[in-house]
Order: sequence, then C-alpha cells, then structure tokens
Amino acid sequence: MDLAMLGWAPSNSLEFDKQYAPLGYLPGRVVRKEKHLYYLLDSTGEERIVAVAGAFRHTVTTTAEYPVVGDWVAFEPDESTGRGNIHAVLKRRTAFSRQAIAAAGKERKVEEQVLATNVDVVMIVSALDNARGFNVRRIERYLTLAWNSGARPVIVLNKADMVEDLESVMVEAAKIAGTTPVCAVSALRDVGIDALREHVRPGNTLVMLGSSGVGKSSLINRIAGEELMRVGDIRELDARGRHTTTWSELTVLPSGGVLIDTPGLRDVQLWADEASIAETFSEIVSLSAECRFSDCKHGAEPDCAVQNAIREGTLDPGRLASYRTQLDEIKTQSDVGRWMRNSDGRPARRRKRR
Ligand SMILES: Nc1nc2c(ncn2[C@@H]2O[C@H](COP(=O)(O)OP(=O)(O)OP(=O)(O)O)[C@@H](O)[C@H]2O)c(=O)[nH]1
Ligand SMILES: [Mg+2]
Ligand SMILES: [Zn+2]
Repeated sequence: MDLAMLGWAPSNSLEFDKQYAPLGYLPGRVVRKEKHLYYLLDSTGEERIVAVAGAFRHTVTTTAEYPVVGDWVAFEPDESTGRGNIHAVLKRRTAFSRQAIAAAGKERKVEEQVLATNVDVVMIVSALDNARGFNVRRIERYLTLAWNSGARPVIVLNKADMVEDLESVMVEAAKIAGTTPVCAVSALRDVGIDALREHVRPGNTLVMLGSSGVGKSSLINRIAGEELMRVGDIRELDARGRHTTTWSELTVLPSGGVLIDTPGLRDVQLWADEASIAETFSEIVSLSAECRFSDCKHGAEPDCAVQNAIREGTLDPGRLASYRTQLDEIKTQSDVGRWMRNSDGRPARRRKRR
C-alpha cells in the first residue's frame, strides 16, 4: 500500500529517513490499540500486531507520549513472528486531546489524554433526537479542543430526521459556529452525507467525535458506503451509557481517505490554551479590540464593545458567559500548578523529548 494513501506526509519522510530508516525500522500507522498491543498498517497493506519496545518506555515521561490511533510509529519488524516492536512515535502533525484525571492511590493528577492524532478534520457530532442531544455549550468545548488539536473542525448535527424545526436549530448552531461549517444530516435516511464526503480526501484523516449514540459509526458507514463499523441497535439507545464502539479504530477507504471512529465521550474536559479558546470565541475577541480599555473585562467598564453588542442584541450573553467559563477552567488548571506548559504557553504535549 502506498503510504501516502494512509496519510503519510512529507514531514514524516524527513524525520523518518533521517532518524529511523538507518536503524532498519519501518513506518506503520496505528489503526487500533488493544491493551498493550497495537495494530499497525504498513506499506504491505497487511495489519501487523506490535508492542512498544522496552527501550521506548524509558524515553517517555507522560502517558500522552505513548502511541494512539492515528500515530505514525517507527517499528522494528520481527519476521520470525510477523510481529515487532515500536521504538518511536513520529512527530504528531496534529493531536486531539482532552483532559483526564489519573488516579494513583489517593493522588489525583490532571493529565493529557490523546484521543487521535495526525487528523486533518474533526467532525463534532451531536444528535437532534432529543433535548439532551443538541447543546451549544458542549459543542463550544469540542471546538476549543479541535482548534487546539491543529485540525479543522466541522459541526455535524445528525438525526435531522427526528427534529421538526430544523431551521431554528441551525440558527442556534450558526451563533456559535463562526467560520466552522455546520452540516445537518441523517445517517438513517442518507441525507446530507455528500456534504460530509467533501471533507474526505485521499491521504486526509478524519475523526468522528461526540457522545455515545449520536451516530458516529452510522455516519462512517454512510460515508464509506458499506457497513464497516458496528452500530448500536435501538434497544441499546434506552440503556444510557452503553457504548457500542468500545475502542477507536482507523479505516482506510478504498476510494482514498482515512476515517477514525471513536467510542462516545462522556465528558469534554478542556485540554487547551487561551489561543484555542480565542478561536472558538473569535467574534468576542474581535469586539474586544474596540473596547476603550485594552484590558477590558467586559463588565461595567465604559465603552465596552462586548457589552454594547449584547445590549444591541448582536451578541448572545450566553457566549460571553461561556467564554469566561472556558478561560476560568484552564486558569484553574494552571493555578493548581499541574497544568504543565512550555515557555511558549503550549501544553506539555508539545514539549520536545530529550
Ligand atoms: N433516527 C435516526 N437514528 C440514527 C441516525 N443515525 C444513527 N441512528 C441510530 O442511533 C443509534 C446509535 O448509532 P451509532 O452509530 O451506533 O452511534 P455511535 O455514535 O457510534 O455510538 P457509540 O459507538 O456508542 O459511541 C443506532 O440505533 C442508529 O441506528 C439518524 O440519522 N437518525
Ligand atoms: Mg460507534
Ligand atoms: Zn470590553
């Protein structure tokens, strides 16, 4: 298989040829992880099961550095078993992460959980089948994570067949979307799927994210035009918290394009920096430039462009509240001192390995 079809980028070649090819290692992309085993696709197009090399464990300092679905790795093949060992994770072009709490005994530690890497497009999927499904505040949180990942977000509103007043939902979505495309679709009725396919290009990688049951796997099957992923049956819909997809999985479409299905996320804790939040709330950031004071907190200050916009009805006060909530959330994290950052303010993930 042509590695470019799998999403191999010129930057990968540069790094790999210089550092890993001379050692006899091969490149592979992680398509699935099961306990401590990784399933890779390599240039043969065959799936290969590998584990991380013992030496690799000594080079990593955080769990976020371990391979995840989407990663390119350098592995040493073991032709006697057909397996092999991972020696390095290639530099991630993009990485979608959220914050997780790791518990070790009584200690609780905030850490980065990487969900998918080397992704070009993040589809943020919500379902319109009930009031719980469509929540603009939650979509805003996904948007911040997406901007932080380096990939392009697309807001997908699935189960459009279940909603009577789609127009008003679209109006609400437009208020928070900014420049992000919003696609109302129905995986069940095969409506709007072409608009999603436009984001699938040969060599590009797309990940589906969202709560359990919103239809991520159904959408992947529709985009692919075949039943690649198992979809939850209707009975499972009643039992809340039951997950149909239990692990992330990367699939390469014959027509080109790489799709990653993920299990539903229960919560979306921010792992992001201020710049990513600023992208989610770009209209507030632009308004801020018009405030009289450059350090305006958009409260009772005179000539506050943000408050003026709220008074004029062009800015929803919920947006400002949400912006503040997100900023407070990452500030609290940095206050507890567990929010490790580089000197340039990027999260710890971007720190170079020694
Ligand atoms: N009415 C309606 N039902 C849908 C639509 N898309 C998916 N469903 C149903 O929603 C249920 C869940 O779909 P899945 O594709 O398994 O959802 P998922 O997001 O992959 O769920 P997890 O794997 O648990 O994260 C299934 O019963 C689907 O048939 C849609 O557009 N309309
Ligand atoms: Mg699924
Ligand atoms: Zn202001």
